[in-house]
Formats: sequence, C-alpha cells, structure tokens
Amino acid sequence: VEASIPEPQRDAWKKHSAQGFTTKEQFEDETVRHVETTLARSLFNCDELAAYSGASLAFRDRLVIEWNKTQQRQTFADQKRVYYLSLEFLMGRALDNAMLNVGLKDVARAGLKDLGFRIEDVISQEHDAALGNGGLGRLAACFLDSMATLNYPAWGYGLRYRYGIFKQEIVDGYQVEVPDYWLDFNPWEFPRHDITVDIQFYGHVSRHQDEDGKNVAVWEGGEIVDAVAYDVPIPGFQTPTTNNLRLWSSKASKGEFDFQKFNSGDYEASVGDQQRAETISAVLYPNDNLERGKELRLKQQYFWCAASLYDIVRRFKKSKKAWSAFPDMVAIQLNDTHPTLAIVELQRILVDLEGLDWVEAWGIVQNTFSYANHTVMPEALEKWSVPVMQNLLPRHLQIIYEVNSQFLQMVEKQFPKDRDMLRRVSIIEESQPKMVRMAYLATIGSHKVNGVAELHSDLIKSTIFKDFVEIYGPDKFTNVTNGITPRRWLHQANPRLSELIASKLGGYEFLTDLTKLNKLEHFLDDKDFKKEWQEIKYANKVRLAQHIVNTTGVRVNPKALFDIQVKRIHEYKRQQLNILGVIHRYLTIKAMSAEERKKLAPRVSIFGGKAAPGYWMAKTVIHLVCSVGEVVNNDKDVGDLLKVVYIEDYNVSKAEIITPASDISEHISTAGTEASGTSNMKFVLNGGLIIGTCDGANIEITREVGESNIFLFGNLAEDVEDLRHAHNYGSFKLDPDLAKVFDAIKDGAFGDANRFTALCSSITDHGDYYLVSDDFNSYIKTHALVDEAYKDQDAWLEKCITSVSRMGFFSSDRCIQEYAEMIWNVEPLVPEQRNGK
Ligand code: BZD
Repeated sequence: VEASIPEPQRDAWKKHSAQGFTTKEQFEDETVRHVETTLARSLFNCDELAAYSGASLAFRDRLVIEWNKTQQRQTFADQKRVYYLSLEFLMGRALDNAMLNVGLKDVARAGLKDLGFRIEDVISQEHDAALGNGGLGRLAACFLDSMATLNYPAWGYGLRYRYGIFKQEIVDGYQVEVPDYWLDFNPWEFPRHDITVDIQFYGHVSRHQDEDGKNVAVWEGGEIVDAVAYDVPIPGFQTPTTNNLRLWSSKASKGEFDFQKFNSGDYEASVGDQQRAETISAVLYPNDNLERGKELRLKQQYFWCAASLYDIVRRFKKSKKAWSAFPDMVAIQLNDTHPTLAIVELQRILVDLEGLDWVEAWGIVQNTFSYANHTVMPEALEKWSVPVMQNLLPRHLQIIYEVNSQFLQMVEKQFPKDRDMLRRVSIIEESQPKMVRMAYLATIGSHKVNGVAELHSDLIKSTIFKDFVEIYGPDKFTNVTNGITPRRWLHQANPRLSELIASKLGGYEFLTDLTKLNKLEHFLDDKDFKKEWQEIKYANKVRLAQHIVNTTGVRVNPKALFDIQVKRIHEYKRQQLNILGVIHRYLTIKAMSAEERKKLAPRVSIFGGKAAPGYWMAKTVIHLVCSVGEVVNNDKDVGDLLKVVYIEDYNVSKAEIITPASDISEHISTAGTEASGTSNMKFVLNGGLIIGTCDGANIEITREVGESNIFLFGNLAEDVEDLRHAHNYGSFKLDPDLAKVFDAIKDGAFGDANRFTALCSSITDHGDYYLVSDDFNSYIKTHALVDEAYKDQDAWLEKCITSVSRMGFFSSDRCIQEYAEMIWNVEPLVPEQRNGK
C-alpha cells in the first residue's frame, strides 16, 4: 500500500499494463525479443537451449500477469487460504505444463516451427525441478496443480535446495550419484530479495517481566541466518488462477556476516560464515522412508517452518483481525511430520511475541493445523534427540515439554492410573537419549490427521495412533486417498490418447472432471476407436524403445509385452521379488522346447529408480538387475523372448515417457507397507494394467476397475505379522522355485555370486522380513496368468479401456476437494473468466 501509484496516474499505468501474447505472431515477437534482448543473442547463435529460454520467458510473462492479478484478488477477497507445507516439491518441467494450462501449446508449436524449431526438442531442453525423493514430493506437486485449477487460494511453502535429488548414472552395473545443480538458468523462479526473514538458532532462554508484570520467555543469543523468498508461479488449467509456491533460500545475515573479520583481512573465516549459512538450503536429503536424525536436517526444518510462519502471520496481521479469527483465515497442511515444528513456532509466536494466554493460543494452533501421515514403517517415523533440540531450539523444546505436560494431564484424567498409557503416548520417549516423537506432536497439535489410502488410514488407527483414537475419538482421524493430476499424467504425458478420448467424449471436460471418463465404456465395440487406441499404445512403446536403445544400447521389440517397475528402490517395494521372478522366467525359457517357446509372449522387463546413496541393499538390487540384463540380453538362445533393462535416472520427465508405454506395471510391496502409491494410478490412467499386492491404493483401484481387470497376488496385510513371527520362530521354508533361482545366482550365472550374498541371505537366513519367499509362488503363477491374458489382444484391450474409464476417482482434484471440505474448510475463489474462456 505504501508504494501504490497515486489515483490520477493510474489510468496511464493501466493503459500500459502488460498483456501477454495470445496469437502466434505475438508469441514469435515475444520469443525473439527475449532471445535478442533478455539473453543478448541473435539468430546467428540461437540454439535449442536459447529457443527454450526465449519461449519460456514469453510464457513466463503471461503467467506473471495472471499471477499478480490472482494475488490481488485473493487479498481483496479476504477469505481463508491454505498453506501447504512440504519439504519436497517434485515439479518436473514447467514449460510444457505452462503451455497446456494456458491453452497455447498449439500456438507455441506453430510459432517455434516458424522460427526453425521442433517444439519437442525445445521442451526437452528444460532441466527437471527435482526437489523431492518420490511419491511424497510428487503428491505435493500434483496438489499445487489441482489447487490452482480448482481456484483455491493456496500457497505452497518449501525449501529452495541448490541441489535437488542426485542424478543417477549406471556405471558398470552400479549406481553412481552425480550432484544435480539445477539453478544455472531457471526462468521460473523470482527472487524476492525484499522478502527476507531473520531466523534464529541456538542461544538460550531467559525470563523477563513485561509491562503488565507478566512473566515472559525471551529467546536470546545464538546466531541468525537470513531466509530469502523465491517465488514460482503455479498456473491452473483453463483458469486465470495462478497460485504461488514460495521456496526459501538461506543466506548469511547482513548483521551477522562478519565485517570485522573481513576488514581485518581474514577473508577465509568471513566467507566460511557465509558458506555455513548457505549450507542450510544447499541439498535435499536423498532418503525416502528413512529419517537419520541429522542436525542439519532439523535446521532445514526449522528454517523453513519459521520463515513460512513469519510470512503467514505477517499477512494475517495486515487484516487487523483478532487472533481468534486466525483459524478462520488460515489452514496449514503438514505434508508428513517434516514441518511439525511449525506447530511449536506458531505457539511461540502467539505466547512469547504476541502475549496471548497459553490455552487460547493452543486452541488457535490446533484449529489451524492438519497433518497427513505417509508411512507406518518405524524407520521412517521422525524422532529428534532431546539434547540436539535443546541445543538448536531451546525455547521450542520448552514449549514441547509444556504441551506434553498438559496433554498428559488430560490423558491422566481420562484414563486414571493407566501409567503405561502415559508412557506410550508421551511426546517424549524415555530412551537414552530421550527423543521427541514428531508424529505424536503433529497429532496433538492438529485438528485432523489423515492417511493417504483406505487401508493405510485404517492401519494407522490400529497401530501407531491406536491410543490417540481412544483419547480423541475416531473423528479426528480420517482418510483422503491420494490422486494424480490428469493434466500432467494424461494430457501432457500422452497427448494422443488424451486427444482420442476427447474426440469420443466430445471435448476435454474429462481433464477437469475425470469421472467423465466413464463414458468411454460405450465405445468398447467401436472397432476404429480400439484400433486407434492400440496404435497409440504401440507408438508410445516405440518411443520408449527408442529411449532405451539411445541410453542403454539394448534393442527391445516394441511388440513385446512391456512389464515396468519404476519407483524408488526399497526392500519394501520389492524390486528384488521382481528380478528374482525374472530370473525364474529366464531359467524356465532356457528349459523350454522350441514348441513351448513359440507359445510364449515376448517380454521386456523394465526397471528404473534411485537408491538412497547409503542404502546398500537397494544398491545391490540395482546391481543384480543390471547383471541379469547383461546375461539375458546377450543370450542369443533367448532373443526377444526376454530382455531386461535398467533405465538410468528415473525422474518426472522420464516418467512422462515411461508411463504411457506400459502393458503391465508392478506395484508389489509387502502388504501393509506402501501407504498408497500413486504411480499405480498413472499407469492405469495411461491404459496399462497392474500386477500388484493387496496394498495401499491398489485395493481401491481394484474396487473401481473390477477384480477381473487387475492381477492381484500375495499374502494379505492382516497375515503379515503372523508370517513374520513364524519365520522368526523356526518355521521358515524357502519356496522351491525360489531356491532354484538362488542356486543359479550362487553358481555364478550372473557374475560373481559374492556380490549378492547379503541379498540372498536376507531372505534365506535372516527372517525374510518382506515375505519375498511367501509371495513368490503366487507371484510366478500370476505372471503366468498375465502371459495368458496378453495372448488375447482383444480381451486385453478391453480390460485396458474399461480400466481407464473407471479411473475418475483418482484425480488429485477429487482429493483436494476432500481436503478443502473435510479438513481445511476453505472455499474456492472463482475469477471472472477472461479472454473469452
Ligand atoms: O508418499 C510416499 C509413500 O511411500 C507412498 O506410498 C505414497 O503414495 C506417497 C504419497 O502419499 N512416501 C514418501 O515418498 N516418502 C518420502 O519420500 C520420505 C522422504 C523423506 C523422509 C521420509 C519419507
């Protein structure tokens, strides 16, 4: 407001207000102008990267115009906003998405062609924004897309890592990690050097009397690091709404940067301080489903939570409303426990800085926050050592102890004399050292807790949060089954299929109301439609086969059945089950007569995914896949009947090529371990079938598509505990087919057997925690059913089309609507449609 243009000058201002292009001519004008002026290049040195940059800047201008208007509109509307706090946003590429969301991809294609470029080549110049590990980070990205598309006033808050998830190279069959420096040229972010927040660490707490004689805690001393905001526009699909993703970057504070040292010539020490500050946002931790309790990670968490909360509170204070209205204006969603310190930070702001009474403040906090859980696996549940927290965040630890003490008093009243209950639900685990249990803190500080698929939401209620269901009642706990954005995962990744569907349904409404896909079932007898569907699948497989030969040198037959498992490598996701099954298939083929071989559908087994750098077993699995590939792919006797490939550096943009090319994909986690899974949804939406366990969202996918359209196998979640118990008490029996597979490995059929000893013995000698042996027979038999089913191409196609038509439920739009109505209590702010849209 302070810097606004005076009334008499506003007409002039409005007359010159930027408009952004709409026609091909204007797009070319803008692109060339950016190449020539912003980039200072010319038609004599404009390569594809320069064309990408010019086109991106042209689109960016358009986004910015709507972005500014959206922010103004949301400010004037003065209604509740959602803040989505996530340590990870796995965004992938932005240009293609921007083109499609503003509806100008055809204009850009024609314009780029005039200028001498193919749009695909230009788009593929972009470096993925890979600020995440896997499902959790990608979910956040899908949610941003849906929140903007549905016109919710919503902001994302995250960290601007200098290095995203590492780039994976496969060298001699081993994973090698290469740093992902992605910020060289990133036209999609806007540094806001004017939006800088001081973040305090370390120091101590003292007590003072304020003017009213009230005893207040003051957090003093320690060090200050600056948080600088970088904003990324998030365009909705076919709507002017353009929301904001704010990422914080760390920088040495001006006050702290040691000029003393600098002046006295001690440049190194002074630069050292600077580097230490910048370390906070330097790198994404590359673990998924594992928390290792490193201090720097806790620093990242507090840095990001404190900066975001300062920003949110400042925005609220401008409204001059009473604090009691805070939860009516602000909903904060916690993506897992990583942002749990935000709960403590808000309590600190309200009590220590704003002088609210403790109980009133805590009521506001609870009504503001909600928490989504993404795992039940003990090694992924966050715990922080009390001494580490005491040192880094002394005041926050005090607040946690006070929250805990009041909570335990309440529980004590409700369950008198149940000492064990108090021990079990305490935020503080009485271990050596003591630990802060973040999932409990998040639960106590939120008004709603949700799991991400039905089975998972039921499981958390009967395991980690069992006592809390007793204490708070069942209504605090709910389910929101995950979803994916059909814009990126159908329209962008599989444009031909999207177009075919639109031609049958009479338009693209299904992209914003995915349940409309159900009309596709009317075309199951339409020969031309089915033929075209099949041609599209084949073309997508040809494209992937091309990628595979380019990157691995292995030639695969696009007519073969493409069997794909791409996701983070983890024992619970059981890529080892898959590759052991592949070895079984190889041995079976080798033993087959020529006649038998003729009846077998050729297969390509495709793997991809990153292993956490310190996860030895996961890396061994990668090595086994590559070693099997080496042998099988060079076995002339087997030829096209079986190929095994490892696709390097699986990421969002690779997923856009891989997903549309699958015939079948593998979602084969040990029952009860995969909270939801979201790639299962992507594959089915792109006309592939699933082989999977009764786990996570597979169960709901089955309910929607029908049992006859999915290949389920394996033990059920309810039996897992007993099976594990039985293994540990002597009744482990190795599956006989699996035993033959291990024999082949031990005989050196895939190279030096010693490299695989630990992997094999985790199953044979150490309890087979993930039930690979228990599920092996069922897995092999189910793959035989897949082979059979694939022979009847017509019936297969019918399964695929039927499944796609029943995927409406799995849109992230449906999820966001559920969050908005059940948890956040926010309304959309629908803009007046402009430009005739
Ligand atoms: O979250 C995943 C679950 O494993 C999936 O089942 C689920 O579909 C998605 C989305 O809900 N969890 C993760 O991806 N978790 C992490 O990446 C992670 C990262 C850091 C620390 C702990 C977990």
